[in-house]
Amino acid sequence: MQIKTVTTTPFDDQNPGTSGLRKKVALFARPHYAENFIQAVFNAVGPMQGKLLVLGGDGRYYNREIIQLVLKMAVAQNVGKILLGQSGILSTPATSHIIRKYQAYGGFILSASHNCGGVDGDFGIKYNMDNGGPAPEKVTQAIFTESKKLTAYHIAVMDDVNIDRQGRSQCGETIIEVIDSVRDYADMMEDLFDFAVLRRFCAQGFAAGVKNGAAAKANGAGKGEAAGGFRFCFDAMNAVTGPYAHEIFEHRLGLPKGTVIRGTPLPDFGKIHPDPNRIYAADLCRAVMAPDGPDFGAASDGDGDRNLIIGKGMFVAPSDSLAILAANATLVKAYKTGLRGIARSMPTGMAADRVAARLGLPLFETPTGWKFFGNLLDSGAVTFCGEESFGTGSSHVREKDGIWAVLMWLNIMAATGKTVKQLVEEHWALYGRNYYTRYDYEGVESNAADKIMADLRAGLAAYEGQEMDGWEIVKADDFAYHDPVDKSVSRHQGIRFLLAKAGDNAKGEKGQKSGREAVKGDKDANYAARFVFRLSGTGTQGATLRLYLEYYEADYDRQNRDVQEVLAPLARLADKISGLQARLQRNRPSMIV
Ligand code: G16
Repeated sequence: MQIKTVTTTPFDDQNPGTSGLRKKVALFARPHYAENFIQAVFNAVGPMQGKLLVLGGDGRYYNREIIQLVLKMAVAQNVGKILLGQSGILSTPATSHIIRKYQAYGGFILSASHNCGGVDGDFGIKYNMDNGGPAPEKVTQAIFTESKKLTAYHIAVMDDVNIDRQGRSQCGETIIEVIDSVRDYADMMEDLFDFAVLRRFCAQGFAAGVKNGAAAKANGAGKGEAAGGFRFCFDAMNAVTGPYAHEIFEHRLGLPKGTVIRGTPLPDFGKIHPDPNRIYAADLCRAVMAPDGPDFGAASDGDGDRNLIIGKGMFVAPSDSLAILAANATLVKAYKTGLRGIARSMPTGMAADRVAARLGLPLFETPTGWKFFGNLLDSGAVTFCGEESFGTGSSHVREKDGIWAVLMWLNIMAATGKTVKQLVEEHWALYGRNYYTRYDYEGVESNAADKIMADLRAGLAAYEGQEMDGWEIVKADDFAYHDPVDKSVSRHQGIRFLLAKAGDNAKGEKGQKSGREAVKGDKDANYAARFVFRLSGTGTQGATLRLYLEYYEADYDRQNRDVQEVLAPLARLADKISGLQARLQRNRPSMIV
């Protein structure tokens, strides 16, 4: 096998963001660009001689070309064996599982996640470690350092590999094995959940055979439900989860064909934005809300790690989803004995904190990015993790997992006989409701966004103790994370303002005490409200400034108000403090999630 060494010059923009290197396809397609980054990864994490590597992607435009490139460059590294998803397809959680199951050294995931695909869209490369999780910061920094001093890359001179047919081939010292993209992952789901129970529920719905079924019916469950069947619609958004969802929901759980819509991964995702939120999955949301529509709807994103959960009359905010799954986890086979702890990213709503407090579990608050959960999961400190950005997962893999979250909800409905709406409202009644939303200012000028953050940072101390618009700013800080496992410190992870209602005592304890399941002690979750400013690390154009808003309501009679109305006064205060809209020359966010 001939190995060619190609001279190159470094690019200065190959710093992996929140989740891998994401750029426009056109940038990735520049001569040497992708090669340089892949070589930088090998230099930073290698040597890989004789090792096992996993490779796959979400099927977006350019996936097949970069799969061939990684194969040839891996052969040049004398990698021992590569497990490649058939046709270059592997979801992010499936890749994580395969790395763990076969004890691989690591894996490449070719994806820009929920970002748009197609020739004018985005592409991305992520590297995951031997625990199945995203490379931690020290590794991504090493990759960036390597990328800046690269003078050459190595590539095998060989024909393209047939990636569409399962089987083994040998290239130089490397065995390339094309594997079923779905089987291992679907088998793992059967290990975690009791599929016999789920199958019965899918066949009979709320109508029969489940505990509390009668109560569920009396409360309006199953209105518009077809006789004897649970009606579910899963929107795979023309992205990677299609084959997984067909296999698990329709084949293994016996739901009717057509349960999975947009179930074939397309290179341009059918020109839609494969981001499972109420804006980009609007048709699904409308269908579920219709009286004769499905009982339950769910969607996943480009690479299968995000989830959207919606029941009739109830959209589940991701932060609530984490809390509700944690509160009900023992109903599920894999978590029968309880959870070790819960982790959420700092901007994620604090509903899970109340569950952790009630169950006596540790709660960890990490920076945004799944990579920060890795150490906590590896050390056994936590079992469930979640983020406001539609990500939920558990210790079964080291990535968030869209289909897992859907199965959790199905399982909890099956075990309780309660609808999504009932489960959510009962949760709020017990714990209080954390009203939550996120404003995104997308594609703004990077310097202007940086300056807003810098000015906020510089002024933080002056805000503490001030009263504004009926609120007391009790705490204002620049979030830094001290990893309890490896002791690393990650600074500048978001600027947060924690508020008490003016007139309540300094720690907002009035709000705290009125909660039926009040959290004791000096916890951030005790504050009546908060807002957080943060710059996104996943955008590919200009900067995206995110403003996260949260308000805690313990009063049951006030838990069914309009989220945006409830949070609008906080948004006005955040704007008053930051001057955000005027400085970005925007009069509204690009998107409200
Ligand atoms: C990625 C990360 C998540 C993060 C999200 C948003 O998700 O894996 O941990 O919460 O981006 O990050 P940011 O606010 O920096 O844009 P995904 O699904 O895009 O891989």
